[in-house]
Amino acid sequence: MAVYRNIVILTGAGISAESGLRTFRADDGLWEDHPVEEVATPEGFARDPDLVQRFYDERRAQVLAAEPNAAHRALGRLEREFTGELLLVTQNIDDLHERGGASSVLHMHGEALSAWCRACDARHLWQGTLRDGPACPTCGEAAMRPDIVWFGEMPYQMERIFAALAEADLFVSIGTSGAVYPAAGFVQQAADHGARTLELNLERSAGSHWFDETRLGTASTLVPQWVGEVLGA
Ligand code: BJW
Repeated sequence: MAVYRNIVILTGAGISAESGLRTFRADDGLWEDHPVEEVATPEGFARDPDLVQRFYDERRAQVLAAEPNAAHRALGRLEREFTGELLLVTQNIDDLHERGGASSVLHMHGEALSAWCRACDARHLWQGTLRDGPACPTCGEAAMRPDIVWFGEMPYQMERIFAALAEADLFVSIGTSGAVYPAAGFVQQAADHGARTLELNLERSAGSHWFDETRLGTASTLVPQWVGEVLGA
């Protein structure tokens, strides 16, 4: 195995599937029960805020009840033991990477345990519900929404991610379908800058042909194996 000095990892819902959190696009996925345009767009929130707040209140409770699995823990180990540069970017809103031991995680689609006040722009760690319209601890207004990036909104910290992709010598995508941009385009950006690209997934993603290598299997099996290879190299 080659020795890498600069790794960017992108994770998606598949890495948390074995922790009991549903993915989005599977037959039994989240979008089956909740049409995406109703719960994951600013327009859906404007139309029916109570429905959207309930959806994310439930998701928040599920995140709090879930436990990290072997894949999250392996990436925590990688962060601790890898001596090069590492950026862990997740599309997931759960905190299972952090509870699996990773201390520096970039949540490009926001976080379930964060509430964002539309009145004063403050963000607050939030473990309770939002459907009851709690007052913002900073300004007192009842104007808090989930701190989640919906379709049509700009994902967080894109400049930092693009800069890291330009420097990476290895890009690894784990448990994501490649259906949502800009994350789905990261593989091409990394490859254009000369990085090797590796996909770890249960099945081939939409952009699988862009990767130098695809390994198929569960994240809880593939990720610890791959981390062992990197740290042993
Ligand atoms: C396992 C496993 C196991 C299962 N082990 N694997 C036309 C063309 C191109 C783009 C657009 C377009 N029209 C509109 C757009 C842009 C739009 C977009 O991409 N739309 C697509 C539908 C085409 N994107 C946006 O609007 C984004 N913003 C944006 O583009 O801003 C402008 C911009 C310009 C320039 C630069 C940068 C930005 C915002 C996207 C927001 C996405 N939000 C959501 C919901 C919020 C979070 C939440 O509620 O949790 O984020 S959508 C949803 O999809 C969620 C996820 O993070 C995201 C990705 O899903 P993911 O993680 O891939 O899950 P699944 O279910 O799809 O796949 C799971 C995978 O796991 C599968 O592959 C399984 O095989 C695998 N798996 N078990 C390993 N055990």
